Amino acid sequence: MTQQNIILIGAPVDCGKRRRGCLMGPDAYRTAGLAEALTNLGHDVTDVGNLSATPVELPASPDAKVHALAENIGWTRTLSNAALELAPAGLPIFLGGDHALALGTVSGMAQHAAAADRPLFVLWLDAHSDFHTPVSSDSGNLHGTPVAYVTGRDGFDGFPEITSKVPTENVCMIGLRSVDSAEKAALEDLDMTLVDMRMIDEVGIRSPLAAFLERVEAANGMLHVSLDVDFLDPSVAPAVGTTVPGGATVREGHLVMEMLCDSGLVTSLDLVELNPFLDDRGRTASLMVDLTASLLGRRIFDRPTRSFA
Ligand code: 4U7
Ligand code: MN
Ligand code: MN
Ligand code: MN
Repeated sequence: MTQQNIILIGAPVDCGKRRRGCLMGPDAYRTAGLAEALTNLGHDVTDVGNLSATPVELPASPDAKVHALAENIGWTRTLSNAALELAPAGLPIFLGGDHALALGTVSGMAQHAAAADRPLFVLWLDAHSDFHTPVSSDSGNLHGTPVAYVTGRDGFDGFPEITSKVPTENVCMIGLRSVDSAEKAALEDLDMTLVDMRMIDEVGIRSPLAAFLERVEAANGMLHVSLDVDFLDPSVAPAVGTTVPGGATVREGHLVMEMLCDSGLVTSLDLVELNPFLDDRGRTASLMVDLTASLLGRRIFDRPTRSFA
């Protein structure tokens, strides 16, 4: 693949749920050799270090069911600004951090795309649909809400207003196997592409992804990829709080990344939900690094690039 200017952005967000540990994610990726792996592929890599949440104060509401609302709003501000500022200089990789970081990264990339007069598409690789609002969520954990926020659903009082909505038809979710009933109801009448594990079992992961990539290309879209560790099966990626059995295999993960690489369409990436406190001798961090390397050009054999169709 062509040489890229890759910008690593540490986003140690740990407020999107109650179980702690994702704040160690950025350093786990550094320890697992992410920058070196990408440099070895010929890319120019800059690590801007870790960001921190913009301080936000909210009137106290002791019975609030949403966990750490102010901190989540602060991170959303920080990360949407960071995306907007850094994306013109290269391909940002946001090192999470839990999935609440995508409230900021995706809304920022949507503004970046709008400024370039191009549509933003989002590929959501996750066991979960993350389509709750702060109002519909039973857990009150905002890592389960970013897709609702960036597509402009109501219920995000106090968050920055969404100025560039991601159209729901531009979102493709792959790996689904845990969707709450409120999310299902909200997704029912929408035109999102929802690829659950059964579909992957029946038709494979290649054809639904190829169809989506065709649409991104036809629209001259930018493509943001949000990779949740729990997309993968917990037997190969144990370092995550919200394990759901029956996930993607190592090879399914790599095939997705290799196809994305061949497409040349990816303009930004989130690596989210890695909880190094739960890892087994760093294997999940290393797998996430290897998947990122596949996305950026690592190959088993160097064959001529094939089309993704
Ligand atoms: B993740 C959940 F109830 N839906 O809302 C919720 F199952 O970023 C899980 O995908 C959310 O890991 C998972 O708490 C968020 C739950
Ligand atoms: Mn998620
Ligand atoms: Mn998930
Ligand atoms: Mn999770």
